[in-house]
Amino acid sequence: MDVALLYPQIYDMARFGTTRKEFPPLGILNLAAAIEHAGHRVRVLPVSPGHESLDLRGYPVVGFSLSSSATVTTMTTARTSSLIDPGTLVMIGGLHATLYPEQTLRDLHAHVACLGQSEDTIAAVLDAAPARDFTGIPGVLWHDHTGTLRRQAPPRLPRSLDGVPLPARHLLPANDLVVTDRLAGTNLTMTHVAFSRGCAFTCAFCSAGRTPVRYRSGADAHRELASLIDTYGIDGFAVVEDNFTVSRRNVLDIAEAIADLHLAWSAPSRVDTVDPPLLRALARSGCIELKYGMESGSPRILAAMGKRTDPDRIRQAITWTTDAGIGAKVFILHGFPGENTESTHETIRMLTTLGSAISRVSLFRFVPLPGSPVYEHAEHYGIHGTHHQPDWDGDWSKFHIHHNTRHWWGDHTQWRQVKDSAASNGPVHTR
Ligand code: B12
Ligand code: SF4
Repeated sequence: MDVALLYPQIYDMARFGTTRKEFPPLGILNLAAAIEHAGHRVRVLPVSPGHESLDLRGYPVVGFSLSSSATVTTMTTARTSSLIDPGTLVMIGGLHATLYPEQTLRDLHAHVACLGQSEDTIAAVLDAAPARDFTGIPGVLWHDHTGTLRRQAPPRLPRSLDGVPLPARHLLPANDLVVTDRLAGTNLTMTHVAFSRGCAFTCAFCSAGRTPVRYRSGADAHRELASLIDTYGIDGFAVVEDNFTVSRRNVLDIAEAIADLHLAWSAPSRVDTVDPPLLRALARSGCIELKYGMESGSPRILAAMGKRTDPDRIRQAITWTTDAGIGAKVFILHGFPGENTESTHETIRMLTTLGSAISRVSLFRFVPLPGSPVYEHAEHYGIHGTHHQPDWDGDWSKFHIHHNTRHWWGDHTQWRQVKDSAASNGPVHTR
């Protein structure tokens, strides 16, 4: 069977405008690999804003990936403006479809939604495509022949990620995957990889928390990196998952296994999941930068975010990181409900004190991301404009973290403080 998988291609609007393409989602490439393993042919097609109309005639199955809420409008336009045969099975998946499956099924005029990680279920969905009866397949939602909405409980995920097929990178042009401008300020030839999935924490602004944490083994990570060296000649890589350093044991397994490849790499981390021996082991295996969600220098805002860290912990982790010879990049999130001039100054003071101990800073302005605790409990945080609320305007594209100047919470005076302090504090940097 021929399957087309469409994903939203995005450009980094903050620093590079439309001149820099973001990495394609690895999840869609894992899924494509699973489809190939099941004996089907698959094409992975990017959809960019302004170029949504594709000719998809001849594909009996077309899948739309809704990898974030910010890109839903692009994918809905692709669905309505592309040429698709009347008998084609339209399936949807990705984070947005998983968060709001019924509404997304309607908005995309889709036949079946696959919720969550789908490598283990996609073959069964494709087998069921001709009959359109998905009974017995875990994690799917569909309208049966009587028009009744049916839902199957999600699958139990294995503890290890080793069984997940490696991303089918051969389905995309190499220059979408391999670049020289994105590894910790170097010009090394690099690509992106994922060694874990999930995050057990519950930061209030994040929609990736409270998900089962699973890792790949060191041997599996080594296998993928060795093949990336052979195929693309990479000198480095960026780990792009939620939070690489949660499980010390798994992280050490990977770090030790890949050290002999002499690649430079970076990864996202949390300040409370590192210690000096771990950091030294990461440095030995080639880690040149860790990216910490510092978020704020204000203990009050950190507590409101549910970050479970504090300024002392942040300072300590950054010092340890630098001492181990690893760059420490920090992400700042400005404008969380309760932010004011004082808390902004606390953050600026902390960044100033840390000074050259920080390798790079990225400043983001707060957006209530669909699926995050602040979004799902909007009234509690005084947030307006979510799709659960009466003032919903139908615009999913506003949940974009790079072009965002909206008034999300608080009264006019509170908003003025947030806006003025953001405006007076320099440019935005991105990873
Ligand atoms: C790596 C990453 C990126 C990378 C790579 C892009 C990507 N989407 O992977 C970059 C830096 C480019 C990026 C950009 C953005 N990201 Co991002 N990103 C992530 C991150 C950390 C990991 C994604 C991932 O690999 N997940 C693991 C894989 C296995 O899961 P998956 O992608 O969902 O795919 C699986 C299933 O969903 C399913 N599936 C997916 N598609 C389909 C389609 C069909 C037909 C089927 C059947 C199944 C299916 O099968 C896949 C395999 O199991 C997530 C956090 C997270 N945990 O999801 C944030 C996350 C998805 N990003 C987020 C955001 C906001 C963005 C941006 C909008 C930022 C911006 N510019 O404003 C952009 C938009 C990207 C896009 N195209 O949608 C938010 C989304 C929140 C929301 N509710 O919308 C998240 C959740 C982070 C957060 N803190 O909340 N991102
Ligand atoms: S911000 Fe990081 S640590 Fe917090 S829930 Fe999201 S991924 Fe986990």
